[in-house]
Amino acid sequence: MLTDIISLLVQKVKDRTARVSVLGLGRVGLPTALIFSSAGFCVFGIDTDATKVERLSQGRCDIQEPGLYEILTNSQRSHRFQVTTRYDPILETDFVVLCVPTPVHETKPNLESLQSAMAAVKSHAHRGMVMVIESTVPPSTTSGRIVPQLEELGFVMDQDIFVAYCPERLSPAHALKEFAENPRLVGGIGPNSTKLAAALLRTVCKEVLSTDVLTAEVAKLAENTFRDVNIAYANFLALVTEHFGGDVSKVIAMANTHPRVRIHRPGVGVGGPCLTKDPYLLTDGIAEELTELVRVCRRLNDEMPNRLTIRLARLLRDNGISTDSAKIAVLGVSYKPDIDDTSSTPAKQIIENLLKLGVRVCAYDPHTSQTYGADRAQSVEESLRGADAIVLVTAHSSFKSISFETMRSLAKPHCILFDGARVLDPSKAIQAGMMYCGTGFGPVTEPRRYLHEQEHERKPR
Ligand code: SAJ
Repeated sequence: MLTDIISLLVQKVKDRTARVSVLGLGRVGLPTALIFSSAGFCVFGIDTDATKVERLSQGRCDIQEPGLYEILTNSQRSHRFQVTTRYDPILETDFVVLCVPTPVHETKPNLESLQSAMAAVKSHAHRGMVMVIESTVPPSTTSGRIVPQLEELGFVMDQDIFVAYCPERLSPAHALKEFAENPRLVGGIGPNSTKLAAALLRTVCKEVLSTDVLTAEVAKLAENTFRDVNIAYANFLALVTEHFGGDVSKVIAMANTHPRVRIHRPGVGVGGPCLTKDPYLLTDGIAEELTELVRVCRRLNDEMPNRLTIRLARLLRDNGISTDSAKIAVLGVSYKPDIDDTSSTPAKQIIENLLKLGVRVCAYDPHTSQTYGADRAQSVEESLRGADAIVLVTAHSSFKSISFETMRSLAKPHCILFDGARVLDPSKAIQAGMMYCGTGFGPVTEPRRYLHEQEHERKPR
């Protein structure tokens, strides 16, 4: 009886005898698997990458995520986490969590990994199985692609087999905390699917919000697209202030004092595995004229690295610095602060553009050794030494504490400081005698007058 299956599964979740298989052990799947195993479930981690599985089985973890290594060690010690390249564990698991990547190829979704995982799930599907989909997917994927494949096998949805879309909302470097603390959306293909997936997630998430499957799919894409569009707007404001000669950070700070305005930060462009592709997943299959808004924003964000290099090349030229002999220090290569991930990082385009200009690029990033063809400095000092220009690409915490005096003493006397991430204080840099320029700022042609104006603004009236 249906009620028996559901009560049994709910009971198994309560007493932690439910078994969980997690497909895809990447930056989402591995934390997911380990969190469930820490909560007391027996978890099978399944990945097609034999090397990754081998390393994980030896207790080695390639994902830099605070606390992850510790729970991997504990889970393996307690024998509640096993890794394999085989799909057989699905046969004996109650919950199958899908965490495989869904990249885009030239703006079109590539669902090959999702399809392969589904083929494996299909050949091991059984009555009473609950599928929880975490991978980000184009709208309608669950009902249009996943459900029909299970129905083909003769299963009745929401009665024999249960399917729910439950998107992840983890920010790298905060995965464990955010998994527990961020509200979790659960959209089942029917009430039983929602109830069962929510029961599992409630064991590890503080707040679970039930909705329908399409709403959960679109909401996930809407969050990341909103962020991308908002950042594009901030970057657009940076271009406006560059044109008129203002300071975009001041403009946004002032605009954000309005109680209904929250503009994001401008910068060197948008990177990472999510914001760069989710707008394309959201608009997949939609009439072109309706997708214009998000495509324009995507393009604007993608063009930021090129705009930066064009401005920097002009600055070098205007200051009589020949690109043939110039050395440029690039600080930060990862796509965002304090992580090692370089996926779709704007730094790649910036470095490649600079190398094409013929300058010597010396990159330093305390979190990654990737340099995209630039020389790799072993320390921030080494990258700054003798530099004609310093480009701050990624606002790693350690970069914010480099003093302008250190920069001045190590770099060439005429050195240009280009604050792409806009995290440094222009007044302090100019006061220290640096030629400061940045996204949505400068160059300042009359430093004395600028400093005088800033001083005047700061004084309480
Ligand atoms: N960025 C800006 N300005 C800002 C904020 C970010 O230029 O004001 C840039 C960053 O430097 C970076 C890029 O945007 O290059 C993306 O960074 P992010 O922190 O916005 O996003 P991700 O890709 O690390 O994580 C996002 C998060 N989504 C939202 O905040 C809405 C995360 O919660 C999701 O779980 C993740 O995508 C995902 O996996 O979908």
